[in-house]
Amino acid sequence: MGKAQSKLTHDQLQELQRSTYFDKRELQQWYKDFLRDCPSGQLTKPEFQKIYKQFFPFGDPSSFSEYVFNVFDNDKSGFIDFKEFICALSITARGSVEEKLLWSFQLYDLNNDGKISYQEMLSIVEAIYKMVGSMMKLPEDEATPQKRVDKIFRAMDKDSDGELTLEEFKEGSKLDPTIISALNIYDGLV
Ligand SMILES: [Ca+2]
Repeated sequence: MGKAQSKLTHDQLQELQRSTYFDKRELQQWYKDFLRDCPSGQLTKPEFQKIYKQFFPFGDPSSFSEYVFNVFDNDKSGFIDFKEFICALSITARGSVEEKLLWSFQLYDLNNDGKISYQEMLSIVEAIYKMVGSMMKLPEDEATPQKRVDKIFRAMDKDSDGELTLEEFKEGSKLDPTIISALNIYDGLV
């Protein structure tokens, strides 16, 4: 695994300008930063987890960052390349509400079957609590991951079949924006 090219080519830049919300200057800067953290140009899971650890030094972000890694790694190659990184960042930082919801849905839908089961939601919420739990003041009905997921399902699972469809998820997230806002560690940086 050698070193990646030091600059984006003209064609790459044009393509990324089309597929993200970043302009040329921002793309060049992000590429520089990306290579500084990851000289090979291929971000591995442990490297990705290390980045999260910097943001949550008092929690344990290992499971949550693993779930996020799997969504970033669009082609499931086991690495996040710059294109995957910047496209995910573009959506989570600047995407429309619709795009952010779709992205979050993918995060929660661990087995990719188009529905979020109670267990899938619980896995993600447990991972979030492990990461930030001790830093948040939680209301009584969200004191444990289970209580929080019960509450989410009571609000979102309209037909009470124990699974959330994309439609139910979208509708419900309008009522509870924290469902998607918890995702973006780069908030405020971009
Ligand atoms: Ca990949």
